[in-house]
Amino acid sequence: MAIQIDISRYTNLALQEHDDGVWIVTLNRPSKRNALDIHTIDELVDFFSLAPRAGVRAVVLAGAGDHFCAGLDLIEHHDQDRSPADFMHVCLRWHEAFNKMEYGGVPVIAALQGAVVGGGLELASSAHIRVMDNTAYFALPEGQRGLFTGGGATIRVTDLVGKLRMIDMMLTGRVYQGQEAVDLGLAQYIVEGSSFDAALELARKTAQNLPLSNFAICSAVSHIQNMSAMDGAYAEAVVAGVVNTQPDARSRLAAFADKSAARVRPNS
Ligand code: 1HE
Repeated sequence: MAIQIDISRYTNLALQEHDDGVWIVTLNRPSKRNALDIHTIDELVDFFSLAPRAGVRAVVLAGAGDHFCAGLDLIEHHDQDRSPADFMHVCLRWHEAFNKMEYGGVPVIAALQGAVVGGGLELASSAHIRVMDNTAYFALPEGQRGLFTGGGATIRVTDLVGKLRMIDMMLTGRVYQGQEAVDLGLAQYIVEGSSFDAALELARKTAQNLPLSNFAICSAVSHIQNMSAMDGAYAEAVVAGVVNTQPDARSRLAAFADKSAARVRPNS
């Protein structure tokens, strides 16, 4: 039997399950602009540890209010006056949460509005698909705050925008928004209306894929990027051996063979 997720245990995240296996995970501290305190990170670790074994087919990751996420909870960080070792452990916990998202095998689609800054951008860049609306903007204000990124930006944001744009963002606090942000890869989609509605539509679409295919797409691609080309090609063959012979795929292949399956066509 699949593991159950007890929605009532979460306070900083609001969780909602839909019939098609799509879950809505909302950062739910709008009065703090969804700043990431340690409790929120703990809840992200908890949810994304359970999701792959709980039958979650896809996740929409959203932020309540006008802003997706203001990054590290600067007030908590100030009040706690942490030691270097304390903050290293905070960062390791962030990495645990974000790695579970990126490598967990469940598609995560982030719905972005307003500020997606600092640790908020680190969180968003751990999602597999990012959808922004016209209010969304991206920045890394760490340099101005006397800080450095600690939630994976050096890896994931650099992957998205390249090393020198990443360094410029950190040195100057440069803000990216609109189509330019999409052109750089900070988001894959920009929509006129609600990024949440568009993200939900994409999540529903991905949830129609077979779970084992989605598992491979949302774990193997990231793992293989960390390997040498030789080892990556070997790993790809092993994963494809398992996924491409799954019994559940037979009816989909049969539908292609008998011409009842949809064909791939250009957008009209
Ligand atoms: C916060 C935070 C926060 C807001 N930690 N409490 N991140 C930043 O440098 C971004 C800091 N935040 C902002 O620049 C702005 O707050 C926003 C652009 C996101 C939103 O502006 P606005 O005018 O709507 O809100 P506000 O009046 O600035 O803040 C409203 C409340 O949210 C206020 O609390 P209140 O109790 O006084 O009402 C703020 O204190 C609170 N708030 N942002 C804590 N970040 C692993 S390393 C990662 C390193 C980083 O992420 S550094 C980047 C940090």
